[in-house]
Amino acid sequence: MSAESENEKTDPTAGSSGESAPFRFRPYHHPAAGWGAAKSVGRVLAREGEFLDGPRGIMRMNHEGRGFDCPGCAWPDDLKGLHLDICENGIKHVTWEMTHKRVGRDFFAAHTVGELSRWSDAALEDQGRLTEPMRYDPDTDRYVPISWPDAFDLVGRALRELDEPDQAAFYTSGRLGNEATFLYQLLARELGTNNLPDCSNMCHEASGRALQASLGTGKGTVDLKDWEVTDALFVMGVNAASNAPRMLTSLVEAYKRGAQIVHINPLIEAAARRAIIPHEFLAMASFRSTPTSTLNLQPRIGGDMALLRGMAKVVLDEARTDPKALDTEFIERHTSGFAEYRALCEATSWEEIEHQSGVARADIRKAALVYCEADRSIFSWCLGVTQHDHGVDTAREIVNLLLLRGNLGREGAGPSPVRGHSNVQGNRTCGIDHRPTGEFLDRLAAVCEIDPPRRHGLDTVGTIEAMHRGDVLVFVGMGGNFALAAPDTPYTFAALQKCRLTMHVSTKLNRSHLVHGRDALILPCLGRTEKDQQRAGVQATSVEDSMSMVHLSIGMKRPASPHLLSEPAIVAGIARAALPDSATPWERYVEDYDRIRDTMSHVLDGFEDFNRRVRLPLGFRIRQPARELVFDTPSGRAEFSTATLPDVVPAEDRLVLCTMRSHDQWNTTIYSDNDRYRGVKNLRTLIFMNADDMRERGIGKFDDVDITSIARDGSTRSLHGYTAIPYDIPRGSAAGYMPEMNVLCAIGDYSTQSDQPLMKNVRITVRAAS
Ligand SMILES: Nc1nc2c(c(=O)[nH]1)N[C@H]1C(S)=C(S)[C@@H](COP(=O)(O)OP(=O)(O)OC[C@H]3O[C@@H](n4cnc5c(=O)[nH]c(N)nc54)[C@H](O)[C@@H]3O)O[C@H]1N2
Ligand SMILES: Nc1nc2c(c(=O)[nH]1)N[C@H]1C(S)=C(S)[C@@H](COP(=O)(O)OP(=O)(O)OC[C@H]3O[C@@H](n4cnc5c(=O)[nH]c(N)nc54)[C@H](O)[C@@H]3O)O[C@H]1N2
Ligand SMILES: [Mo]
Repeated sequence: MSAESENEKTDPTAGSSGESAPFRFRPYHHPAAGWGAAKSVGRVLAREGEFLDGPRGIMRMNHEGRGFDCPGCAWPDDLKGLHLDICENGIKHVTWEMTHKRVGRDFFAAHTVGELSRWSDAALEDQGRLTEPMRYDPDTDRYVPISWPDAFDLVGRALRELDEPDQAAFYTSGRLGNEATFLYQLLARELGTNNLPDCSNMCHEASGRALQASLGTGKGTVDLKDWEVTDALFVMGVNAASNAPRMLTSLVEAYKRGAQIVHINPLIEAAARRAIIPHEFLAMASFRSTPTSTLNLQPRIGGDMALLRGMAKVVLDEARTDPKALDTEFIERHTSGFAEYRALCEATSWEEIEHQSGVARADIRKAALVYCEADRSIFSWCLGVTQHDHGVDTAREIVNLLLLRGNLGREGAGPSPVRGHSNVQGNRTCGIDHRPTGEFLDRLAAVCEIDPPRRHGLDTVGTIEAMHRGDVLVFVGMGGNFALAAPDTPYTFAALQKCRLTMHVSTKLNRSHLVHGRDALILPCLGRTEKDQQRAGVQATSVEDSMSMVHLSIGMKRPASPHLLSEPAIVAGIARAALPDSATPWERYVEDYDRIRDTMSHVLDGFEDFNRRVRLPLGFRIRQPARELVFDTPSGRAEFSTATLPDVVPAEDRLVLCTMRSHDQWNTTIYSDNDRYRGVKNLRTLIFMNADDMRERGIGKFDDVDITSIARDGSTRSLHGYTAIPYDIPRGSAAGYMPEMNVLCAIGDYSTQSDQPLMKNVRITVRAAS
């Protein structure tokens, strides 16, 4: 057992590695993945005591036909069925779920909620898997066992007793399989609400809205085959080596075949340097790494849109002398709004572009020439682009740039957002949407014979505000850790505590269980690695990856406890209790998920013949109309957008803070206090700053600092005793870790375009600790 987990055991209130472990910072110079990753995997397997089951589980992960889908990120599976297409963080994720540790009734009897509230988040999750339903008992301040029927009865009654269905909200974290997702949204809509907040409201809402407006589809249009043949990859605002590690394989392969790879990120992340891919045994044995970048640009936080505008300006300039710089035929046949966009680019001065992006014109030109010289280009992006006020405009600017050179609807070209949770894209496809389209509701009404509500529901921020006002009284969390993932931690806590009932379907104990309403339930469910036995046999569920591939996932491990239910069974149990007169065949659906899929095939666009096609090797790809140059937009064409550049430059004494993940965490789950690729050991309460910004403030290396955020409404929020680390980051920009820093994200600071909280755009002042 490692020193780290010993510390967790001895002091559950300490950080994940215990406060005694010494902090160390040493800039990281090794390639991404490779032996560092292999070593880390070994440590994780040892810690969880999973030397046997762990490797066996891993060998079955992401295997076409007979395995389970990695519950980690949404990067697609290798098309060749590569048997070792796995990554360090996927392995951590799987072993996290497969742990032998259990948190049963004895544990809850031994600890009050008040006591557990003082434990660290890492210590809570480290207790292991939940084993049976629990209900909060206010008399003893403890969770006590409750039977499944009584638990369902309690939720059912709470939902039936509401004055109106909009007093309930149904949250989803993006891990839920498609079948459970479909039942879950059906439950909400049959009850009569579209209050379906999800993690996507904090994640890729901006991408979905941008792509919908520009191209008439909420998703990217490229797949892994396109990544394999493209000439130029532009990777924006993603820490791929940590958060989508399998992208490294694509980057290494792209580099080897001579493709250009441009990274656009205020930080030069590990994936923007070199990598060794673990399944390349020769490279591993000889320590031979491959570059994964040909150019790195470091805009200021929020400066991407100006940078992209600059690139477009260069393309338009080049077109004066090079007729091939623009794809005029494509522009004329398939787009609208080009003339206005060109005029806007011409009217935007280089001075403004350089000031707003923080990148010199000559460097922007370099990236633009890579783009002009490439026959086929892909733009890929994640939260660095989306979690901003102007996230939608920036994602649309990416599309503008693609349209200029006809990089759409052909092999090796197009937009490729990197989604987060393994099935977050599938959740939206299958109906988790607080703003459903009329067409979707019409089909749902016709096929399921219900009368779904037409008014829009609440998203994540809207739900928190409504709970705070007392307008939402029942909160149902289907996975995730809402209390910590959401912005403005104390405000969110208070909102949850005002509820009549908070209820979470979870695999592990987390903060959201402790920040509860008057009544509270924890309902434990099967994990994706576990065998889901129902009346018709072992069931599989389907998931959709970042590139719209839908395939089956089958768990084979013995469930962590005999009392666990599957997520579809839990949804059905709640539905039966809340909707006693429902004509929906809830039990029949749970007996055999093929029946859910049959219904889904009639409701969901692109799911025709679902049961057959999902069983094909590698599954099937949902048709992408924009890929075929069919655009469901008002003009019937791809639409250029013409947004003016936002002012993203902070006032003199302020910095812009982005809150992000370390290498050793999964959103709110912290595996350790290390961030290997950024050179950090044993510390999470840190802030990465530009050395000149530190000097200007009289802050020395590793000094303690106080951080104060200033919200748009002028209110302030503070964190104390953070360690300042000088880092290669543009002036005026700073970075630190979520979820600790969510305290600084004001609830009212969300994008007017996407309603996403501004998690990468927190205005702060930093001072040496007083
Ligand atoms: N191991 C692991 N994998 C994960 C997750 C995890 O927690 N752990 N989470 C999953 C989820 S839900 C998601 S949504 C994804 C998140 O994947 P990422 O988007 O990689 O998540 P973050 O860690 O928030 O990192 C954001 C990146 O954006 C950069 N950035 C910040 N501000 C800007 C900006 O203004 N412009 C640009 N160009 N870049 C900027 C940061 O430097 C950082 O590299 O990962 C998924 N995969
Ligand atoms: N400041 C800041 N805040 C952020 C972000 C940021 O970049 N900055 N990123 C945002 C983003 S992109 C996202 S997606 C959200 C993430 O928000 P969430 O999805 O709500 O959070 P997670 O940490 O992924 O949830 C972890 C919990 O999920 C439960 N769980 C795990 N597996 C399963 C399962 O199979 N079934 C069920 N029912 N439960 C399971 C476990 O109990 C575990 O404790 O956070 C957001 N918050
Ligand atoms: Mo996410």
